[in-house]
Amino acid sequence: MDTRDDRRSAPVLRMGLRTVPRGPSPLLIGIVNVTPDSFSDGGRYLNRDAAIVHALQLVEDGADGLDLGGESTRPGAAPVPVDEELRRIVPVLGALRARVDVPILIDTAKAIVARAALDHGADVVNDVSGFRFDPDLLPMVARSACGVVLMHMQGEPRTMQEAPEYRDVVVEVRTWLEARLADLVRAGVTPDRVIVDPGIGFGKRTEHNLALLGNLDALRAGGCPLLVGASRKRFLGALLDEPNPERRTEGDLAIAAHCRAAGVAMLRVHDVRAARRFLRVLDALDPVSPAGQ
Ligand code: HH2
Repeated sequence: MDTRDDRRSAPVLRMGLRTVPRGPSPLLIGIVNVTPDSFSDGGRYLNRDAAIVHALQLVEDGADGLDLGGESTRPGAAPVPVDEELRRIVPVLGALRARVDVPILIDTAKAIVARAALDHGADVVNDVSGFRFDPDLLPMVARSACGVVLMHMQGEPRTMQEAPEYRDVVVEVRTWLEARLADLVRAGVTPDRVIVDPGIGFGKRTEHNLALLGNLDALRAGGCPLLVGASRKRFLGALLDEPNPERRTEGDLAIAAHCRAAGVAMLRVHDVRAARRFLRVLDALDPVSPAGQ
């Protein structure tokens, strides 16, 4: 197992069987939601061809990876049956795998969907439930060589924003990530396959999200690389007084600069082009890799 210091200075990030070179900025993971109801872009890429065109454009815009999801996790979202999620994901994934060489994350909480995605060339399983919703997912992942995103969520999407409560959100999320990482290791997932994520907006109020983002270093459970997914989320809408998610770009760029300085490994973003151009300028101004990568 890598030591924490080895991993923090690693010039590459492991994503399943791929290794991706690291620069001073976080890797940008472009979001591809093949859903009718995602909070920012629901319905826009439900059509297979539209999703493929969009994903190819994200790579063209500078995405280092893609996160493909067939079920919205926005607050109040309805669950999607497994057949429907497969129908949304598999054809898009198959077409993309033949055309792009970047790592592909499959954003699902279902073992059957994750298995099919890995069989069609996905590299990383990104389960926002932290392997709580489908008991078959963790053993399946442990048997494969894929990468794993371990994300914190309080509750479940249908009700998670009704009354999120913490005594100390940073300590509680850190403790949960550590305990869950230990469960993953017991199940057979080596820690060098894991990327941890505080789960911005998942059972958290604005003040919780800000506390987590302000203490990212404390959230690197087990020394694992960090992924942050704050793109266009509701707390940015609150801070900017901006109800339209597509008009929260300034918030996204502030998050990108903040995460870069904190040594975050990956940012999950909708607008890859804006983030890439913004970070390119920051990298020219300050080419030194921040601590924590
Ligand atoms: N956020 C969303 C979905 N998946 N995965 C990780 N690891 N981290 C996140 O923060 C995260 C995630 C929600 O955003 P989005 O996909 O844009 O919306 P929706 O869930 O409505 O499809």
